[in-house]
Amino acid sequence: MQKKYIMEKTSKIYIAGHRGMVGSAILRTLQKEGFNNFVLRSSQELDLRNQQAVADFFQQEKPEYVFLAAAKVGGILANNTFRADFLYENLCIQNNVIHQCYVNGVKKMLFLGSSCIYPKLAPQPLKEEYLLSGFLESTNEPYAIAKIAGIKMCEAYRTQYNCNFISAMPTNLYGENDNYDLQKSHVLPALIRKFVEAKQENKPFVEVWGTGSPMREFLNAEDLGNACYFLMQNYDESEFINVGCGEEISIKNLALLVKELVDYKGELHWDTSKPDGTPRKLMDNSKLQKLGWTPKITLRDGIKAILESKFKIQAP
Ligand code: GFB
Repeated sequence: MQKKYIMEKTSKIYIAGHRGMVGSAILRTLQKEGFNNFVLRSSQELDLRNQQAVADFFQQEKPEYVFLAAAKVGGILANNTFRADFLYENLCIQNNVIHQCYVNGVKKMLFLGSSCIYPKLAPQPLKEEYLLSGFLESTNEPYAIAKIAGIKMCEAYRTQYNCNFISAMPTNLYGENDNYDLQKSHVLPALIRKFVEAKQENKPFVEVWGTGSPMREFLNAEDLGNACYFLMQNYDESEFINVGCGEEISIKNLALLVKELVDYKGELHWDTSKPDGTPRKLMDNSKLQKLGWTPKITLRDGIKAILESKFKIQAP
């Protein structure tokens, strides 16, 4: 049986990936809550793909609690193009960190995955029990396989070594410290950038990928940071847990929402040579809700906040 632990304000906490969108949101949440004993390393300081470097780091620092938010991530095109890198690098990072958490007696570790672990055509909303019940979406199969391996590692280390390792599966995310590279980013930062630039440069149309029909659910990274803190303090089960907001929107309506908030008057052009990906991936959030956690930031407010802070645009 795993021991239950609750982080104290002075507990030594390692956030792997603290400069990324998710890791930085976890760090902000914990800082606001008064935690003050962090051990942090940028990817330049510690290459998490390097087994020996990770082993040395854990032996030297001996963190008590670990949030594993470091990963190679990207949108549909990056996932589909750099298939080997997404599989290899994510497996390396999570193997090294999860194993060293065990070797060094970390009290509790939270592993972060993704909603792409579910079968492409799974019933909606996606319940945790649907894992491994069907074929994966091909554009992100390598990334999904790595994340499924991470879930299974946490389960196996719990069963064999009694480690208190838990896993959370967030839905599609956006927020502060997102990636705006148009070839590598996810859809929301790409659309925000495309519409802002098209308005500034008086372009007659904005190009949007795919058919616009896929449905996606979007959670603000700030809400996820908050959920990770909540789970670390309150969740000790072997089964991973979904983190979503329960609302979905089509890519077409998402593009129209960004267009409206940016006040862009031109047209939308659909580039159907680009893949649609999974038709739908709406998380079933009921397990987390029963525990008492709900998200706070609506999609509209979240996009408005980004337009204001990053692009200095006041949206209606
Ligand atoms: O966010 P996204 O790249 O990833 O794309 P996924 C979502 C949908 O938006 C797809 C469409 O149907 C895209 O074709 N889309 C429209 C665009 N315009 C654009 C654009 O300019 N850029 C991008 N990127 N998409 C990812 C997975 O899948 O979701 C990862 O590849 C991960 O593994 C992540 O799980 C959460 O939602 O399709």
